[in-house]
Amino acid sequence: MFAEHAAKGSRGALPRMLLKLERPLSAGTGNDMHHLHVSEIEVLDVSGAKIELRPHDASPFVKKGYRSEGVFLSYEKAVDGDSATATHNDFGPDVQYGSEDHWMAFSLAEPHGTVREVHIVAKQPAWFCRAVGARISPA
Ligand SMILES: [Ca+2]
Repeated sequence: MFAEHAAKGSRGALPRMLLKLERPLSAGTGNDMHHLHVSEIEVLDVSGAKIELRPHDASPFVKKGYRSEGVFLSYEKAVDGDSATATHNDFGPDVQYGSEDHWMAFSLAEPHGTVREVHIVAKQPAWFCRAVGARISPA
């Protein structure tokens, strides 16, 4: 599902990377901890410049997003360049809590070997505890 895919454009067919942030069920679901929400994900290249991220795919509840004040907090908000907006997996009485591994994946505009750092900005510092067991990886 997350195999490399060919970049199109002036550089020709270079392999691109998908970056996947996930919070699996195996990280634990007790104490309402099984949620995935971030404000921004930034990836820096070897020179410190931001690498553009594009939404690729997400698990169903992360892709839909929780509806807050008429806006769905879908995973695209993690790469909209605005730290004031955030994602939040869907939840509530119509959503079966703890029934999916939460994940979101983005394609990088640069090929493999150029990533130096990945920054993840949480929605609120008090919710860092929900990141326990989460992982980010090339996919
Ligand atoms: Ca954002």
